[in-house]
Amino acid sequence: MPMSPGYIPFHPNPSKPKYKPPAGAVDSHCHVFGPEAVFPFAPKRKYTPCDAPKEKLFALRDFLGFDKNVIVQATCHDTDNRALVDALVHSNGKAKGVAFVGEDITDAELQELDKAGVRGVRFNFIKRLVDSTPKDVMQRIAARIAKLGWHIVIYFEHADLDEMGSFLESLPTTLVFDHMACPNVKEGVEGRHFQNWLKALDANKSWITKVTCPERFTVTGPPYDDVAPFARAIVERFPDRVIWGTDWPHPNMPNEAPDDGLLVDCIPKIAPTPALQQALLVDNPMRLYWS
Ligand code: 0GY
Repeated sequence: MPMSPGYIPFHPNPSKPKYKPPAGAVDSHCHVFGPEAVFPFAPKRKYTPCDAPKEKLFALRDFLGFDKNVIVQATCHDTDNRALVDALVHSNGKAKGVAFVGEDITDAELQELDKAGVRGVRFNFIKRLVDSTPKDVMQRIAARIAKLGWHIVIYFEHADLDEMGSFLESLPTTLVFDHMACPNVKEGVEGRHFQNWLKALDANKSWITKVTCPERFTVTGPPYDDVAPFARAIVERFPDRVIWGTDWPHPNMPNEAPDDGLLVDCIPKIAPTPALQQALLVDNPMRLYWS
């Protein structure tokens, strides 16, 4: 199938970052797509991306100065985790995964995913991407994966916190939130929704935030200096509960694919000391995915 009309492929030639990540750094949010000829996209997907195979991801990891990846299942593959598992088992132990699963998954299949390196499931609430799973189904899946010691990754917008907060608090595992829970940069760091988000992180000590995707929230564009204060506020207040990732291959960008080297160069702006960088890029993801 051709890519969706207007779909923008990943940057063909990212720059070499000036910032050098610490030894053992983990890119904790990225995807593999296809290749479609081997791992077809899901019939119910809402977009068709370009192929973004594991070889390209691993080459980018090395080029950017990273050591490991956390590969997150995207909605275009729905609950068919074969491309993800294939990437994990060919990573030489340098990748862990987050899967999508439905209630029909068997315990034996969960064990297989665990053996391949899956450490979490993702629930996506972004309406343009999925018709989200009913909450009672999620709760039943959560109870099963909690027994494996996995966590839950939540992709939602923190503007929905009022409505979703008590459901999220009821989930029995560590929660990891994609993309800072989607801040509205126009409201500012002092805005009600972002401040509520910080309060929710204060109250829920097992919630972890990905300080990712400035390119999705920026108004001013690269180098995304308008988004950095949001990420920095989270990193400085919750240094042990933040992780970072590229989001390669950047699905559904509206105007342009970000330069991955430039994204890496944002890191010292959001984590200004070596200690914060070590926690963000090595210690926190290692604790969550490799221990
Ligand atoms: C991301 C963001 C997006 C897509 C998906 O699962 C997905 O399809 O995650 C998006 O379009 O916002 O996490 O890379």
